[in-house]
Amino acid sequence: MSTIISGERVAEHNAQLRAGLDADYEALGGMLARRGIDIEHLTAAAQDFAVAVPSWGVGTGGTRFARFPGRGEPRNVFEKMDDCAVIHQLTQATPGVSLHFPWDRTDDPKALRQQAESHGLYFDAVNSNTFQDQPGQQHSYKYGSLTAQNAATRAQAIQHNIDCIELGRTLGSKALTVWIGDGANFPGQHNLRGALERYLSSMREIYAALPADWLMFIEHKLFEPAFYATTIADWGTSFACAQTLGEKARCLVDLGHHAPNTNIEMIVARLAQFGKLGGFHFNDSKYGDDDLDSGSINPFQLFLVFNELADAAQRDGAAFKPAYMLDQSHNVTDPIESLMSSAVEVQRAFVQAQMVDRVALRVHQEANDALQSAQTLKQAYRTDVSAILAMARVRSGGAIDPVGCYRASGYRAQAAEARPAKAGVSGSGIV
Ligand code: PSV
Ligand code: MN
Repeated sequence: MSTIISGERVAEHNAQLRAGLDADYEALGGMLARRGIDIEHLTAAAQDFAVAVPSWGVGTGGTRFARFPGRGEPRNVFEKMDDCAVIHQLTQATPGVSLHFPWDRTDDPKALRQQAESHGLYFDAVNSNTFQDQPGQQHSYKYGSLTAQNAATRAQAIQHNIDCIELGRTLGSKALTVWIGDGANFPGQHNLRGALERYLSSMREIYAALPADWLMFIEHKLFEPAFYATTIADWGTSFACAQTLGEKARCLVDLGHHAPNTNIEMIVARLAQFGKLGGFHFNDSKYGDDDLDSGSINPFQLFLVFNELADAAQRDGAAFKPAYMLDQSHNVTDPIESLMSSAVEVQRAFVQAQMVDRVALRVHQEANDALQSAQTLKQAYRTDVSAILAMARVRSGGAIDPVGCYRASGYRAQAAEARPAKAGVSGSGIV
């Protein structure tokens, strides 16, 4: 397998930090042992953990107001894959890449797959895009795509999703994520029920094109770009559609797609209970669909989501396997640094959730001891598991401090030289 940053550089970096890590790991192991937790068990779980990176996240993002490009941005999907390879090399937590079409269109999907495999990467869910018009496209999505009044527009949107499945097959993906921006900006603009009926009829055609071993993820979002009534606005609608479409249709929870203060962990629990939790787009937010770095605003919420996932995994066993992906927009940071640290934050929440004493929690819950129940969660959440995450990375061949190692490698400066900016070409999605 080929690495982009030299193995010697990573080894040198690790050698400098190794003694400190060993001391921290031993101290943490001793503390956890007193709680009856085997640190080695957690480290092995951390090594197995994976969250996919979004190809569109490695370019600098922006807002509806502006985009301020960064240096050395990838200009095509092959360069995006190089950046994704660096993220995985140093974190050892992101072997999957989620592509977005047509942003990642290539004439040579086989070469793309080969490149990915040479870096030890695979393709996670493919994402379709009927929320923008593409150059040369026959029918506009201005008034909707899968829900459009115009049958030819709907047919075009359906065909795009089927094309994504075909491309995904060549690349080795096993799922299609469908997010549409369809909806209304004015009361009366849509017949609310009619729009959902058209959505379901379009989705049935896409569903029929899914290979036997594929899943279809339905991603809901409260608002934007439709500001009065979004067709797939909430998990209830998503759930009803997934139930209607069939076994392969599941709900995808993007953490930023809810009203402020929504209890997202409860949505996770509900979808898991009824077998419809397909996956996640992780990110963080303060106000709306801010697409900030995971764990940067509300790490406790992220932990509580993973607490529900750990509970579901315990109940349902190996059958419970939602897909984990990041979906973020990096406007003021180096996207590689943001994606590395976000992957680590998601992994941190996962490990902390493994540490919850579920037997004690059940005892406190059955005794109606609200305070001790909450403390049981807090004890896990307060524990700094950084040494476990770092040890998992070293053992898998990654870096103790991914951002430090990346900065020292000079990768961005080299990319800036090798990838002079092309006017009008953006490697990222800004939605
Ligand atoms: C929509 O806001 C979304 O979360 C969907 O997942 C899109 O595919 C992605 O963002 C595009 O940036
Ligand atoms: Mn998303």
